[in-house]
Amino acid sequence: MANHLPPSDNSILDGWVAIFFLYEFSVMLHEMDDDLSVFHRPLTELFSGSRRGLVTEHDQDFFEANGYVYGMRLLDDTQMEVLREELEVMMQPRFASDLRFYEYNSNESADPSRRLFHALGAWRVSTAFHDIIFDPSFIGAATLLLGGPIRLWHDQVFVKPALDGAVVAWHQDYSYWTRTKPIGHLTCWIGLDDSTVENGCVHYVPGSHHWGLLPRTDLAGDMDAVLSVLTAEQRDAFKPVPIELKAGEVSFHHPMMLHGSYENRSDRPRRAVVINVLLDGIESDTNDPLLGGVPVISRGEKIEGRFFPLLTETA
Ligand SMILES: O=C(O)CCC(=O)C(=O)O
Repeated sequence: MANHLPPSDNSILDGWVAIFFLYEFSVMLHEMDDDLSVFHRPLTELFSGSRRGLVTEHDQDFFEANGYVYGMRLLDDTQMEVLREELEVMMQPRFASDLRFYEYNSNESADPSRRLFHALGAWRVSTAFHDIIFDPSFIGAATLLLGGPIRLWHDQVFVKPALDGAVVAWHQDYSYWTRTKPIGHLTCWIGLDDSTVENGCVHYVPGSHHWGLLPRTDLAGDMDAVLSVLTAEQRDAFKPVPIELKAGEVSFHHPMMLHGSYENRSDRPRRAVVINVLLDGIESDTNDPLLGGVPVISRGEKIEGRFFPLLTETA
């Protein structure tokens, strides 16, 4: 029998609650639609050029001995232009609360008078940042240097604006990644501007990848904080070299390489995309999410799945 009684207060409330949850659900579906991590292949032709060999056997030997190689040209002018445009969009304040980013720091600098934009997860948000992950020349070089099939770990974007760009203090990448093991990681740093001593290029400490794991000191604070944790021998061997690169060129470094970059006081910005990869087979060593907002991969389980695509040169 039909109920002709007016709805009770409770059923009105239930209706609003249902509408609220439907709305939230549709927002969530919409956001998932826009999450490019579901695509494990390039979405455009921008980076689909044929593979160019970026690293030689000599580079591989140099990498073994010194912990880095640099100066190979990866990007052409069009690719850089598109990346710079998409970067400008992603730096707009509305992205600060976008949950597709694993981390988003509009200004990570500990010094309030200086600026360092630093975000992880742009590959999920923006087409060119997604597609660069699948660049066959990058994948070929990283596969050679790591000696086997690779997966995306995560990406990073670093921006040091002109005049008041901040430091990235001396650190080893693996000191931030001990929740993954064993070590089998690699970092590729890709310049979107010419990077020079004046605008805060990266510096490496050759050979420091053999020093073992150092305690972690603040990434965006005191540049030289790490010196206090070095042994006397390491302090003697601490001889950083500037890695000056033309826009579009790359460097690769070992996860234990001690590196950092000084302030940008020049009148030019210093922007970079960084791609961090790991060997297929590296495992989680935590029961917490490996990256912000990503489902847990239990300790001892292989790192794989939607957020850690296998990168093959034919993707
Ligand atoms: O861009 C920078 O100055 C720092 C880059 C960095 O720390 C990295 O690539 O691991």
